[in-house]
Amino acid sequence: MAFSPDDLLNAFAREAKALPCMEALEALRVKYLSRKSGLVTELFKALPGLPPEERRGFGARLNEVKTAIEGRLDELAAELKARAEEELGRRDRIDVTLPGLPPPAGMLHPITRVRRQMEGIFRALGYSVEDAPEIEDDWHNFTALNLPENHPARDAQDTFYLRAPWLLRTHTSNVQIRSMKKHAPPLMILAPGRVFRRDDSPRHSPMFHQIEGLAVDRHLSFAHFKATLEHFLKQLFDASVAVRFQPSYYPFTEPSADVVVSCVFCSRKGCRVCSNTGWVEIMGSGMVHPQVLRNVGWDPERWSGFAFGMGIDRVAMIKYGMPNIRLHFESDARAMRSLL
Ligand code: 2U9
Repeated sequence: MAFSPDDLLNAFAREAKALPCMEALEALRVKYLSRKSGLVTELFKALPGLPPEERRGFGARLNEVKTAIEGRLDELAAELKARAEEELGRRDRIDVTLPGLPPPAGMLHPITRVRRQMEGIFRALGYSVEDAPEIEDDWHNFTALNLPENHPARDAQDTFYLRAPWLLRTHTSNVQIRSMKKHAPPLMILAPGRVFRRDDSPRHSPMFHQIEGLAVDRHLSFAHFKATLEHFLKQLFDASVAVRFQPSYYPFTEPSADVVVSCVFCSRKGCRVCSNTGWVEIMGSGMVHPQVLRNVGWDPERWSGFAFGMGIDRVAMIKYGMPNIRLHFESDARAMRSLL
């Protein structure tokens, strides 16, 4: 017999030496062990043609060779699998020395930050923070504040009117009016909240945030008023800001003053934030008008006070140098992050 079971085993051993991958191994398994046309099967087919005395030994040896090939193929499969897994592990290994990716940092909205800072400054002075409904009636929004029936602020061009007597409050002054109606003097309160005006431009939004304050006590004077607001603005911006009170007019205060501070951006040299004037207007204010006290049933001969109001959004724009009020309301995370 020219081709014995051992020749076959040797041939297999040579071929099985350098198997690059599972596919090559499978091809080898088919080549030797395929039931139909494998080399082992072919050799079994030669069995009937052998002389009877050789047949038994040949058959027995061929069975051993077949088992040996099967065993070796299983071994090789296990080796290839282990090698592939090791390779995968090497490629996917995590390098713990690499710097991590920073998680995107969140921040409070600038309006929230500024409001909380303002509340903190006044709470430290003994003020309490109050609120009232955004939908208000004509009396609490206008009449009680000494705005006559024909006052331009009542114009439907400026105010969102609902079914009479309801409207969207145009300032948070309804908070003070409702607090005064509910409590007896003295009173020191802060009134932050949303307000609504029919106004829409880069510097005005139909909804914005205001914070107002009111102090009423015996003998409160213009000196208390000035000292309080100066203290507040130096805390809010910087101890170095210059504060000026300019004569103004509001129906609910007399005398009234608009408060301006030296520009925190350019220290009065002139820039975009202060429109090159060196000063920015921050708030309106004044001594509470006697008629407003009378309207809530308080005696202006016994009680006096001061009040002030400002736009939180506007202060946030000044503090952070924001170009447009709408940046506050567009939920643009990139714009917000630039303020961090
Ligand atoms: C009561 C009495 C007086 C609140 C005041 C201002 C002046 C004021 C505006 C500034 C810009 C609001 O955001 S803004 O449009 N506010 O100028 N507000 S005095 O006076 C009051 C409030 C309530 C009972």
